[in-house]
Amino acid sequence: MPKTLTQKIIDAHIIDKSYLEYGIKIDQTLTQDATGTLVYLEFEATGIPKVKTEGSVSYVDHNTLQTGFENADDHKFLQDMAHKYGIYFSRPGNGICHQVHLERFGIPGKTLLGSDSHTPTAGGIGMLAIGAGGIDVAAAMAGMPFYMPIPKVVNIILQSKPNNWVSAKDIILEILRRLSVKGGVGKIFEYTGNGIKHLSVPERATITNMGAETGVTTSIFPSDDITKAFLLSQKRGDQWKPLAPDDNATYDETIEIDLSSLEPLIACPHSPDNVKSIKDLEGKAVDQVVIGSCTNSSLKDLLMVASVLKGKKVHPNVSLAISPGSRQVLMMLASTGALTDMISAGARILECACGPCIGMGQAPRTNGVSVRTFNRNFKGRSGTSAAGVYLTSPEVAVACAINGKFTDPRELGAYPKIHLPEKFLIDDSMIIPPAKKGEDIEITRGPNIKPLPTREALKDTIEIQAIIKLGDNITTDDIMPAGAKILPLRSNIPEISKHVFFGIDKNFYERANETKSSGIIAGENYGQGSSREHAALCPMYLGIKAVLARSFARIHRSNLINFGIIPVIIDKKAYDAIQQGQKIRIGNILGAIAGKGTLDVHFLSSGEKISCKTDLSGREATILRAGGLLNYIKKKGNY
Ligand code: MIC
Ligand code: SF4
Repeated sequence: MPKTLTQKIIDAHIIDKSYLEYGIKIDQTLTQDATGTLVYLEFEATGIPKVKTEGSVSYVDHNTLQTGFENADDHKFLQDMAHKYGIYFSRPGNGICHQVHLERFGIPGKTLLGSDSHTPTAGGIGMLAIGAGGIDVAAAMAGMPFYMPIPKVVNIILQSKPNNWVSAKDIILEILRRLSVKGGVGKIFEYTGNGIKHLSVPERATITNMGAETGVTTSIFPSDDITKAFLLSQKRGDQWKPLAPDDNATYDETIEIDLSSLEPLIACPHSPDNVKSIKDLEGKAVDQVVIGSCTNSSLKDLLMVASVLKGKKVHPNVSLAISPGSRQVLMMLASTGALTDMISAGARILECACGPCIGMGQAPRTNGVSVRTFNRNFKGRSGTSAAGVYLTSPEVAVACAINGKFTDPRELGAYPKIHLPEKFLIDDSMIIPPAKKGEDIEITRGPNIKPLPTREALKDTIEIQAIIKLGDNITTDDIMPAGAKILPLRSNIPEISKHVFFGIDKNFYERANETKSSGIIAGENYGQGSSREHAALCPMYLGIKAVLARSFARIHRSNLINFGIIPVIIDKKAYDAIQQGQKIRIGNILGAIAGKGTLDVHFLSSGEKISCKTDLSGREATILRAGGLLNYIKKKGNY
């Protein structure tokens, strides 16, 4: 039977299969610092002396604004851990994990698991690359399979050629416009069609990167001559192999996009799927433009930006900031003179890191309008909740920076001619290989690094209070905000827990602390967005025992289970019936998660009783029963 590319890679990695899940072997892992400290504490707790993957990399790219000792302490801890346990360490300044991984580590046909939701970026090079909670990545480093719900495979057929000034970002914005932020849940997007030959690897990676915003498990492009040329330019031609779906492979769904019909698009505040044509916004004033992030910071993107800026000046009312995706990109911008063109136009050049994308500096002014080439524009993520953040291509962004208002880049005239070199500048001196004898390495732990809390084994009946009731599409940024003040506390669960739901409900922490045993009520797609396990671990620490939601985003659902919180699925009627403050008893938990009957949900104040379900696999039920994955791993004792 003809196979999709996804199926071929899964089949080559399958270890375990049930009717709900695939368990696959993970070849490579990546972590970044904001999730990585927990990953390595979790890995350490397994007691395994060395990672069992083919290659694991620890990047420092998120918490690089060192306003206190915390981030620098974390960097040292991460470096020691990497050295000891057989992991490559990409130093702060070397670039954003996804961009560097594409350049230096990604291999077509391999599997990659990363503790960051944009890990699918490597799908641009033909990897099956999946974002997950940190503890799932720790387990993969320990040699355990990674489990994912059996996905539907969607064929996205890209036809024909995009017009000048229309780029990869417009393709993924068009997909978001059509499918919404929950349209990809439970699916893998596989790209084919004659249009893909017009997309280089970093452009493909823009699409697979921001596919994460649809909730998809991952996205993948075939590995073809374009992939080969990219690997050759990185002096890794020997790692190339051709990969494609079989002719006549059958897909669960098909979506066709005529690239020649696309126009420049922009996602308006406060959701990546609030997509409009740039034409609809033309003329509105812009205060800030930021170009960078793991979505759009490749050499091609930035050479285009530089060549538009050459000889021009940034509009006096606009602050333009540019953060190259990697040190390789920055060095090549410098060596070609493009960096000088940017600086001379008035751009503020930032470190090669996530920076403003995660609220690490460059917060816009109150009520400001910020145009960014990023992938997320959730309210408040920029550091200014009163600002409006718009997501768009580098082409639109640079046009706005010059004109000081929303501008269709097609007005700028001829599209610049970009010459990408055949050979890129290779200098891996900021990537430290692991020590030969890890057992001798001592780990330095700063005072901000606190031990991991764990939960007791699951009980059959719990009594909780519904301490917050939320709507649809609640993000993990809503649950556990990021930004320059809070991110440095990522290794300190007691401290960072004080900020849970802070942007939505300032008294949440106090209430949770008083209540001790509580639950969260939510609508559809609860926990969309980032992979941060803090959005589950901190609520667990604050006594949250269950989340009752209409539906869950994939990574967050796993994180809840991994930290012993029951994900309960409720229907519209139950959602409407539950009020904040209500006391609820949930019975038959152990039976229901084992597939015997339903959960008995009893509203204690009104006396009403309803039945609710969980949709756990047998493996997930075992983890939940143990009180979380760490307890489960420790109990199991072998890997
Ligand atoms: C994000 O883009 O939201 C982050 C910050 O990269 C997160 C990870 C984190 O919260 O540390 C992600 O995408 O998973
Ligand atoms: Fe970093 Fe932003 Fe990419 Fe997340 S989305 S990895 S914060 S650049």
